[in-house]
Amino acid sequence: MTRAGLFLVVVAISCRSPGPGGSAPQRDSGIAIRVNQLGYRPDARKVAVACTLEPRVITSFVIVDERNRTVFRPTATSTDGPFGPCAATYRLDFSPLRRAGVYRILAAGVSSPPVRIADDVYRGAADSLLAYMREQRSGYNPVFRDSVHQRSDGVLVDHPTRSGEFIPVSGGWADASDYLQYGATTAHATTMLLLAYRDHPEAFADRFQANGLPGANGISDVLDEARWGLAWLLKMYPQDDLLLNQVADDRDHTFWDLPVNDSADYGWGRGARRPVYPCTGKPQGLFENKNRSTGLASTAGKYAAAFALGAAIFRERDTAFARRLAERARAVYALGAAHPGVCQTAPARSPYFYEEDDWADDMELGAVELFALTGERTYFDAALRYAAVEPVSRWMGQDTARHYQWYPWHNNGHYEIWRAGSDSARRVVAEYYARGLEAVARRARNGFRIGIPFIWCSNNLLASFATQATFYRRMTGDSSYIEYETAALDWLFGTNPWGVSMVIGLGDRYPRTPHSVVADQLRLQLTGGLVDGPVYRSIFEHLRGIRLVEADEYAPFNTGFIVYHDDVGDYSTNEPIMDGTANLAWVLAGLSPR
Ligand SMILES: [Ca+2]
Ligand SMILES: [Ca+2]
Repeated sequence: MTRAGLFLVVVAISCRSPGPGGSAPQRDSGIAIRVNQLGYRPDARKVAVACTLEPRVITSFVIVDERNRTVFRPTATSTDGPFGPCAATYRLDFSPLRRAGVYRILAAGVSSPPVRIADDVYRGAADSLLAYMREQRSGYNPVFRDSVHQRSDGVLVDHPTRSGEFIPVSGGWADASDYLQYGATTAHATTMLLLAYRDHPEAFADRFQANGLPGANGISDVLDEARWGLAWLLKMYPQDDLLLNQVADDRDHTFWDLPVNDSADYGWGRGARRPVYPCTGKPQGLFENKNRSTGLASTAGKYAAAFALGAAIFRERDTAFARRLAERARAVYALGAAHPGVCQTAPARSPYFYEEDDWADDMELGAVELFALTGERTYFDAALRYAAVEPVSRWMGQDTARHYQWYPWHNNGHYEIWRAGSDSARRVVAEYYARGLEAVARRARNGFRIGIPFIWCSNNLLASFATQATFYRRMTGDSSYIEYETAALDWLFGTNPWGVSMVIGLGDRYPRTPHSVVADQLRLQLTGGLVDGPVYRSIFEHLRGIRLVEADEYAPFNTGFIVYHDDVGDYSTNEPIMDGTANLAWVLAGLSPR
């Protein structure tokens, strides 16, 4: 996602193995039946979507079992008109089929891929996300069994009095397929991992050590990963008045190197030290391009939330670590309260940066986690005040938004207020969530029931929508939005025009050639990585330096207003992303069988 400034030095690519099962509709039919490739839980809503590339009428469908016996009698479809490449879409609702098994859906002479119904279709899904997080580790990296940027991070830049000072900040995770690191995305990712563990510890295994190498250590792997994030965030907040926000910048994009031999040059020589940027509350950028930063609160609130949540979760396991986190949570929250406004990421040579425009959501979450940790009422009152500033995540209901303009894409704070609050506070935040869900649902009257804007990171918006819908359903018992909630997850796992699961390694057909140096040069499958996802054609066609390097196996489905390419050259739709991956952790963990 951050490779926008990159003019790819694309290595020769040959002998790529195609994914199993072609993406093309069945021969001459022009019809594809898309399903959730993980499967369906027996009590879930179950809907497949038929996409016809030319106008075709599909009136009914049947379902057969593995022995070809009809188990679901001819049932009427519901037609929903065109969407993207589909001249028509049909929803094939088989929710009444509850018996566990493996089936196929037949309609108009076309068969779906195998469809699984079982209690455990999401077993291991949340846990598998962690494989990608481990692969993205900076500092010591368990995939390379080597250090990554361990001695190079970092030299303080853009500080009024201390620029040039070395501050040890190695650790954390690379943000995506580049090696930049951001406090805001890392703090959100860490929070999502901690929430996933707090609410659904059973979804995670213990097969890895703290350093990410194989071997159980008696600690849930999701906590090992969350602690990796927390340890880095502590380094990024070394003193009460020094809040660090970013390591490296888009000069990283000059080369297509593995992280262990990153040859980016920030003015101290190739492969030498990397810059670390503080939040200054002012527009930042060392060269001609500047961001629009106005304060510290957006980053401070996120750090405060991760620290406070970490302090609560590690209280029994490691008292000293938890005490340190609690102390840092209070300090960074106070810093944010004193400096309202946003701290955006800093551009260098390219004009692109994360244009976060909201900070009340972050301070809300920081405040409510501090209340949960300390019981001090002033934090709770502050959380409610911040919540009222941004009741609805502002991309919801919109056609478009700037890059990371409204981040995180859902507001965890409302759910945390609900957990801690009185009945009246609970009603208020539930209504806030409902407004956002309604705004998205109103735009989702299409065959796929998808109402998000197809900006960069559209998959993250879907993960967040599903998370918010799940929060809301738990808070209220109101299932009004469950069709959209289910559709969002189904889309991520294959019920989309391309029939692609957007998480590498999950499902039958998933991204085989993601935009990643590590995957490309080492022929390594980045299991668990969520890719950016489809974007508006208008966005794709205006990106700098983008070029597909292989024939497009999904070409028949890239004729509409949104596109997706399983191509190493497409940094807009096919790049795995660290914070998007972690953003899926809570909702997938909640689907894991107990
Ligand atoms: Ca472990
Ligand atoms: Ca924000």
